[in-house]
Amino acid sequence: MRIDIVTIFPNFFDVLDLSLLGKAKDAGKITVNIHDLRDYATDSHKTVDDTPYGGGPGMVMKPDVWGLALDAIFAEVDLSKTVLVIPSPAGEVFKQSIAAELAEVENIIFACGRYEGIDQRVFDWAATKATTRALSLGDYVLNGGEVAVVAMVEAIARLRPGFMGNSESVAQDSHQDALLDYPAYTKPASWRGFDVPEVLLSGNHAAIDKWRREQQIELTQKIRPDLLADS
Ligand code: 6GU
Repeated sequence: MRIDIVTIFPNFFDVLDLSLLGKAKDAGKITVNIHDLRDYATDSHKTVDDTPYGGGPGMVMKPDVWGLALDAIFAEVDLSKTVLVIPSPAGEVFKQSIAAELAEVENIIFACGRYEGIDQRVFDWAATKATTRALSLGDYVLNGGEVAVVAMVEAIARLRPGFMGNSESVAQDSHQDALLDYPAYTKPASWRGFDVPEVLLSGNHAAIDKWRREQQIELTQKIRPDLLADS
């Protein structure tokens, strides 16, 4: 899988070199290319934004600069196997099922814009070249798409075969089956007056499975009833 990220904050993505994702990159399972949008600016000030037509607050990112950045990446990939993701609070909410879909894609390009946005024509033009998806992390506003893209890349990358040490733990994750995870415990069996639930010490695997399932349903009903309504 090849991932390209276009941003005005390339250093933001240093975090992707850490932990599990760093391992997948090192093993060649995932190639991540970070592109500095300013490299595609054409004036000496490296301008990437301008005032909005029609007035209003904030600045809008220039279509000409974005066009050159995307031209360069588009030239290197098979566009029939490419999805362009536009992180935006106005997008479809990113969830596990979308992560699973994107984990099957050969090339993903993330176009990180500032909150006020990228000139709309960039998306309209890009949509004639590749599949495009506007995706939001959730119902709150961030300053730009970078934080959202780190989250999305991690959620997608860990679904790639061989990425996690234990592929069973992916299958058992919260949200994989639209239920929250059951609570986990390890030794000691008693800690600061709090005891591990008796059933987990019983060695009765059928009883343990049943208890865990009940916990999942109870927790989901209490904290995320919307997930039960969805399924
Ligand atoms: Cl993807 N971008 C911004 N700017 N804000 C967000 C978001 C994305 N997702 C939730 N809030």
